[in-house]
Amino acid sequence: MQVLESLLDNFKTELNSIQKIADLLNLKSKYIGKQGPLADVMKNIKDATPEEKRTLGSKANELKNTIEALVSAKMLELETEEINQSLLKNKVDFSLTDTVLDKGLQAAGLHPVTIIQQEIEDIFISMGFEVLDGPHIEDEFHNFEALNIPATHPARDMQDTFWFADKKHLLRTHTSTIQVRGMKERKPPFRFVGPGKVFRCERTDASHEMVFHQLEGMMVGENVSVGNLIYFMKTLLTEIFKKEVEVRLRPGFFPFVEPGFELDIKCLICGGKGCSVCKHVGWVELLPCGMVHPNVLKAGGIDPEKNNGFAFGLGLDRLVMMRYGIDDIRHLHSGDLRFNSQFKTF
Ligand code: FA5
Repeated sequence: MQVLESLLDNFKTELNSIQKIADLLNLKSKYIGKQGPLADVMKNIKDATPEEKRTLGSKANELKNTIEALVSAKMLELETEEINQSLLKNKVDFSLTDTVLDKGLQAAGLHPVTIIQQEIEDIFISMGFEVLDGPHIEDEFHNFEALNIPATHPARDMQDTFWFADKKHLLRTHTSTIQVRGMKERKPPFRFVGPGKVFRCERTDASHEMVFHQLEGMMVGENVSVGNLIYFMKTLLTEIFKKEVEVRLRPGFFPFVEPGFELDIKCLICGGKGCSVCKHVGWVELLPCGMVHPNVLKAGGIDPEKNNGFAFGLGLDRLVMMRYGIDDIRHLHSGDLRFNSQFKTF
């Protein structure tokens, strides 16, 4: 009992002078390890009377728990101290950008698709549009049915689809899914854009990727006209290219618009002479659009007798190509830093 009583005091005195985790572990094993005084007491307990056994046993246990608790508390203290010291030593000074650049490291920059996307969002925000988002994984209703493309409609083949194994879910093939969600959540009049990634199981070439970007736009109200549509499209292109660009409007078929148009831009890579990007026709298909089909308005919970609207689906990657003179869409997702670093940095 005497041994046990002086044990805790001795332990505490030694504990006070401990500075390192390794020393703490040694101290712990010195007092409550297999060769320590507590273990000795427990070994000799067999010679004690039953009464002594009980008091000694419970005292030894209590002591062991107290020592363990003190070790844990000290451990936490030492570990925290160690982390603080290491943080102090390895402090990152974010003001050293120039020094970092001198060493040949590059500052990060935005991807050109992000740059264009943000610019277009700003242009539309300034014209009173909201910016919406939507999920990449969609169901048939949002990608097809609500857009007037029933199961048997041949238009489903216009966009080769990546289906999930359940045959019910898919990777959205266009951002028109955002139209459906946007309509259901608001009452006319409204106008919004919805940018994002889309996925198609297509063969890639200079102007086709399997994962690319679109920016959807929609305006619904009482007297929305083709004139409104053309005005917004022209404003967008002039702002983006900072000059008048030659466009042509031709009829286009999309089940979700009536009438539907294809807005093409004179190829800025070859100036209209013909190249691999414009498939040697001199024009690049950039901006399909049209007046929203009444069935689509109905699926979105909007009365087509009272309201009408326009919608468009801009191909962002191709717009980037035209703006920067990039002759192959595959550069955009190559991950090649020599390509990426040519664009705006922070
Ligand atoms: C659509 O996806 C329609 N949802 C667009 C729309 C919206 C029409 C609203 C009417 C009203 P389309 O499949 O043509 O349409 O694609 C739109 C644009 O995406 C094209 O003009 C093109 O710029 C771009 N695009 C299409 N396929 C690819 C591809 N594989 N790689 C890169 N860009 C592509």
